[in-house]
Amino acid sequence: MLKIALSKGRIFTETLPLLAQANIHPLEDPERSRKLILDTNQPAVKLVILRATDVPTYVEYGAADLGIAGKDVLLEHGGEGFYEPLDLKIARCRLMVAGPVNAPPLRGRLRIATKYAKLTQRYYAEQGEQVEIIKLYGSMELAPLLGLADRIVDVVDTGKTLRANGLAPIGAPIAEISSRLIVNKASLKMNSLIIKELIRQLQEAVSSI
Ligand code: PRT
Ligand code: MG
Repeated sequence: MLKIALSKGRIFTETLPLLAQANIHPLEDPERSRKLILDTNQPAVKLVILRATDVPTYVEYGAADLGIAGKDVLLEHGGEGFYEPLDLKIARCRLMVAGPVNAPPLRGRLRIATKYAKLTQRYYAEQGEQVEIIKLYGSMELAPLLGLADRIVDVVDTGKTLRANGLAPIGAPIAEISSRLIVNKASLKMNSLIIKELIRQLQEAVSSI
């Protein structure tokens, strides 16, 4: 049995055509079904629907054999329990610092609101800048508007959300983001042939799309 962990929404939608090329077709739509473990046309392959940030945790502990997660989530999670054999090149975006368009010059220690607390801490430490990180779980764009923070660190796709809230990117992206296939290390050893064949098929699908 192979369990593949992924989140619904954009990652699920963009993964479907890749899985289809590996002849994996879910029998249910996670947006409609309340089931969290979806059967596929292959009796030995299940899709497990999780919060995006929980995907590396399930794979790290071997509760799922494989997972699909954004590089932003993987950078924040860190971790040693899995390999990252394939860039699926889906759900692409950029991890950016952003702030108010007409901010007065800032003095003292910057306050940065983000759900990527560890990654942001690391980034500013590398720049040699002392900042205060404010960990949030939702809509970071609100934080500068309400004076909670001077800046945010978030992923940006079209930039519309930033603009709609009077924010703009500051500086170059921290990282270019896409979703990655991750594999539990022990699963890869135990199911080496099946998993390597699946990686090969997904690699082919990525190159052909
Ligand atoms: O939504 P939920 O809280 O359940 O979890 P999540 O936000 O982690 O999941 P989801 O499905 O929204 O995102 C999953 C992955 O998609 C992320 O981990 C990224 O790797 C990737 N991705 C690609 C994005 C975006 N593009 C994106 N635009 N994730 C989030 N956004 C959000 C961003 O946070 C901001 O609020 O969309 C808004 C910006 O979009 P633009 O187009 O206005 O710039
Ligand atoms: Mg989201």
